[in-house]
Amino acid sequence: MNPLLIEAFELIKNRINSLTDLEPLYIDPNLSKIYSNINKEELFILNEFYQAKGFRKIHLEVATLGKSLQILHCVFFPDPCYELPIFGADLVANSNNISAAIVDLSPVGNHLPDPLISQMRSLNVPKFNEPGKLPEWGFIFSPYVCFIRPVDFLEEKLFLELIDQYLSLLLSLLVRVGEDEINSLDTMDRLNYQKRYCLNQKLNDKTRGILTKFFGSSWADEYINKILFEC
Ligand code: BLA
Repeated sequence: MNPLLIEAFELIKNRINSLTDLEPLYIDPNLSKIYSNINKEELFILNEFYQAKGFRKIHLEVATLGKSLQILHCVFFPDPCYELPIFGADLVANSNNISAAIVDLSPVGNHLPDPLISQMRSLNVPKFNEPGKLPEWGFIFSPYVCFIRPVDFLEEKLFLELIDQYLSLLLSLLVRVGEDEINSLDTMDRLNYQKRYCLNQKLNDKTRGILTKFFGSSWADEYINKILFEC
C-alpha cells in the first residue's frame, strides 16, 4: 500500500477511536472484505463502518485495484440531529504518485455553521502547487474544500495535516453543539442535505468508471448505492 494512504488511514482511525459511544456497524461480510482476481489483477477492498455520538455512519475504506490503483475513501455522515458538516476525504494513488487528494467539511445547510467558518478561515492552509478543478457536482462541497495533486513529499505531508485539522475542527464542534429533536425541521433539513450530498457524489464518473472496469456495471451500481453513498 502507498505509505501516504497508510498514514491517512491511521490518523483517521485514531480520530475515530477517540469518539464517544463508538460502535462498529454491521455490514454484509460479502461487502466488508472484497477480494477478487480477474485476469491476474488482484482486487482487494476493506470496509469499516462505525457509529458514534454525533455520527450516524462513519465509513473508512481502502482499496487496491490491480497493480496501479489504490484508494482511501472516508466519509463521516453526521447524525442529522446535530448541526455538524459531512467530513469527506478521497486519496487516489497510482503506481508512483498521488493523482488526487480531496478533503472537505461539507455543509448540510445553506452554509457551514458560523463558528466553524471563522475557525476554517484561521487555518493556515498551505498553497499547493497543483490544485484540481472540481467537477459540476462539486457544488456540494464547502468553499474550503481542498482538491490537489500533491507534487512532492512535503505537499503529501501537508495534506495529511489538513485532513487531521479538519477532523479536529469537526470533533471540537461536536462537543459544543446541542442535539435537536429527531422530528425537528432543522434535523429534517440537514438530512435532506445529506441526501443531496449522496445523490451528487453518485454522479462521480471517475468512481463509477473504475468500479465498473473491475467489477461490472451492476456490481458498481449496487456498491455505490449501498456502501458508498447510501442515505
Ligand atoms: C476523483 N475518485 C476520483 C478519481 C478516481 C476515484 C479514480 C480520479 C482521480 C484522478 O483524477 O486521478 C475513484 N474514489 C474512487 C473509487 C472510490 C473512491 C473507486 O472513493 C471508492 C471505492 N470522492 C469520494 C469522496 C469525495 C470524493 C468522499 O468518494 C470527497 C470528499 C471526491 N474524487 C472526488 C473528486 C474527484 C475524485 C471531487 C475528482 C473528480 C473529477 O475530477 O471529475
